Order: sequence, then C-alpha cells, then structure tokens
Amino acid sequence: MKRSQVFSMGVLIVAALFFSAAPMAAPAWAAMPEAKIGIVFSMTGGAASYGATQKHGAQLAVDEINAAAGTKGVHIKAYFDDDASTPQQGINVFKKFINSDHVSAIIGPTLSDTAQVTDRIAQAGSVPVLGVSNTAQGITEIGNYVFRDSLTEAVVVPNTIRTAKKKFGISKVSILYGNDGAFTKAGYDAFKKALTDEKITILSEQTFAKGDRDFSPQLTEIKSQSPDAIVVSALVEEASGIVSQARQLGIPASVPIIGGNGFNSPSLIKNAGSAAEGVLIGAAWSSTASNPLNQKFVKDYAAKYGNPPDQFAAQAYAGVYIVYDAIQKAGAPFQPAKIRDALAGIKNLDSVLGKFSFTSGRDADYKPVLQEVKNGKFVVVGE
Ligand code: 1QQ
Repeated sequence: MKRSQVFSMGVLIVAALFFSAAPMAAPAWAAMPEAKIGIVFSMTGGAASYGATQKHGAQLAVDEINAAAGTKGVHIKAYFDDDASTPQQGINVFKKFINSDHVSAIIGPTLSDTAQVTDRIAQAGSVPVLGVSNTAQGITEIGNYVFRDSLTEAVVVPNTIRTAKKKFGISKVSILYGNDGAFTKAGYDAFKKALTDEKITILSEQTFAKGDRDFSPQLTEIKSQSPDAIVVSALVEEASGIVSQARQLGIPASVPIIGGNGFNSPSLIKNAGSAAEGVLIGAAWSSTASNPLNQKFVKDYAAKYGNPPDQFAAQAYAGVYIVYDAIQKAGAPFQPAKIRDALAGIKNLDSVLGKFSFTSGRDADYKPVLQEVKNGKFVVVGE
C-alpha cells in the first residue's frame, strides 16, 4: 500500500468516526416520546350507539394532545378496536393490546358485562385499565389496576330517585329491568335500594331479556297498576322500545319513565321520538355545565363531527386526558406500573367532567345530575 493510500484511508476512518459520533439532526419523530394506549369500545353489536360517540370523544382528545405536544412533548399512539358488544371479543382485544401491541394503558370496554371479564386480564397483566362507561358494581374491585371515570349506578340512582320524588311527588312506582346483564341488574339493585330508602312503594317488578322487542305484556300489567312513574333499567335498544310502547299502550305522559345510565344516549330520543319527552334520567355529565373546558369540548366536538357530544363522548374524552396526565407523570418508557401509580394519585384534575379525582377504591368522585328530555334534548332539571 502506498503512503498516499494509507493516508486517505486514515482520513476515511477518522471521518467515519467523526460523523458517527457527531450529533446528527434527528428526524422529527425521534424527538417525540410516544406512549402506546389501547382504546376499545363497542363499534358493532347492541351497544354500538354508545361506542360510536365514545370513539369520537377519545379520538378528539388524542388528536388535540398530539397536536399540542408539538415535536418534543409526549405523544400518544392510540390503537382503536371494537369489542363487538361481547365479552369474548373484549377478551381477544385486551389480549392483543397487552401481548402484541404492548400498550402501557387501556381505555374501555363499553359495557360492564364485558369489563367484568376483560379487566381481569388487565389486572393479571399488570396493565392499568380505565373504564369510561362501566357503571355496575364489582368492576374496580377486580384489582388495583382497574379504574373508571364513569359514576356507578349506585352513586347516580339514589340522587335520581331523591330528586324525582321531590320535584314530581312520586310515591308509588312499577319497575321493569333486564335480569340478564351486569349493568341492568346493577341498575335494578340501585333503584330498589333507593326506592326503599325514600319510602316509595314498589307496585311490581317485571323483567325482560336482552334482545326482547315486545314489552306489551309487562307494560299492560304496569298500566293496570296506575303507578306515579315507571322505573326502568335497560340498555338503549330495549329502553327505546319500552318508552315507545308505554305511550302506544296509553300510559299517559303524566306518568314519567325514570331511566338509568343506559338512557343517556341521544339514540333514545332518535328511536323513541316524541314518546321520549318527559323521560327522567340520572346522568354523570351535562352539555350545559359551565366549566370552560367543557364548553370548549362541546364546541370542538360539534365542529369536528357535525353533531353535539353525549355523556359517553364526554367521559371518553375525559378518560384520554386522565390517562395522559398519568403518562406524563410516569414519563418514558411509560411503564404500566408507574402509570398505575400516577393514576391512583390524580386529584382535582381539570376535566370536562369538572375537577376530577378518584376515590380510594379507584372510582370516579364527582356529582351526578337529573336530566329530563325536553323538546328532543337532555335538559338538567335538578342536582
Ligand atoms: C354499563 C353501562 C352502559 C349503559 C354503558 C354504555 O353503564 O354497561 O355499565
């Protein structure tokens, strides 16, 4: 080898060393710490009308967070999926999130029926899960990785009954509920306890099954009992049928129907039309709540999707921000256990649900309202 060749090789080696060690201008994506979260709602099946608005609410929050994070802040990579309104599909999705996508946290699923089984998988895998619409008892009790921002029926229903009694002078009611689902049964238990506590007479208790379409036998019986109100625990498909058929069978509008969380979807009003007028519902959120974050959310959601948000959209939107707060506090590499601890520590976080805190049992801690359907809209009529 000639001297000049040795020299130029030396230059090459030095140059290679220099350039590999020198800081290169990093591509924009490399500067962005990214936390993976799994978001699963019922996009198909019986609960799809809840899932549709939940997905919109969550997507809006993810988009806002990623835009605000710029090129340096913590970004979210969201894996959206469909639990098909069934526990089995929920299990498949949770396994995929945990074992293939390696998410740091999960939001969902839509129904308590599904959460009862999926949340055990999250607990066993030590991945935190935040329910944003599960309202049955016994969900957060699954373990210390299970949280929710949705108020339970056990919290909302006593308020519903107390306020309805005060405002509408109700002293005797008939109950109609689904006895084959975690949510509808939890609602029934909560209604029964609240009615007993308020010394309201229960004239009868009737049941139906998921997927039933004809409620005339139960409603005919109820009509003959002349209740002051009908108390119903049902998901929106069945709730819509019950409300429509009650009026068709001649139960007068002066006998209000009082519903639980399943009634909080605008699909009820769409499906039942004018029969939905006067329905009373306990709710965990109101579009008219004056807090500025909420007003901005209502405006931005309507601008993006062309229709107003419902409670399920608001709880999903809040849920993404709650998880994001914990993600930021935990920091990269976004270990699930650290996010869990940060979630447990959340206190008075500004949210569209108001100042948000978890109870020591990882349930949501804020106040419900009573709403009434008036002129095709949910209107707050009492605290
Ligand atoms: C539950 C519910 C449903 C109404 C969620 C959409 O509250 O399953 O717990």
